[in-house]
Amino acid sequence: MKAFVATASAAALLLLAAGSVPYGRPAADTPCTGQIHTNPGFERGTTGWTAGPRIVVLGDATRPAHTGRAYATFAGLDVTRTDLLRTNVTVPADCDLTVRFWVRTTTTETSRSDYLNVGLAVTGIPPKTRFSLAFDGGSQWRQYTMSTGTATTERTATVSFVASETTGNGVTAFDVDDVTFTLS
Ligand SMILES: [Ca+2]
Repeated sequence: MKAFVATASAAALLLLAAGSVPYGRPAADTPCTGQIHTNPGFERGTTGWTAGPRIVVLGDATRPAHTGRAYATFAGLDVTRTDLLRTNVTVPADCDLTVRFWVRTTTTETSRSDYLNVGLAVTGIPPKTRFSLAFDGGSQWRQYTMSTGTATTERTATVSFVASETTGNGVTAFDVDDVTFTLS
């Protein structure tokens, strides 16, 4: 296991190393148990995730991760842009998938301008934004939860974090960590 170093160059190297392939694991013998994502806490950079060009995975001692050393950050840059972080998992038949994630919000905004939409798409169900987080999300890590429900067929679940920022109204940065995918 490589140790993360809290420098900008380390973050740049991680960006270069981004594999950006969707991750799905075939059903196991006991398919409806356990956490099924290969890299829920970004300790392996963006392995298992599709990440936009401005997504940085940090190991920063002054802004600690929720757990481990690393987390994904949608950096507040005060520019007009959007960024995406996305991953897929396979949900076996008759399994429920619960997705839990933690977000920390750092902001100079006093009204809603920059935001982070968290979406969950499941085979057979239209994609839906489950959370739309903004400046008032809190400067401490907060956990959010969403689930797919069950179906009689195997499905693909896609979780997306889409940040949208506009210039000139203050700056909000969103940190994301420990995005777990648990079958039950
Ligand atoms: Ca982490």
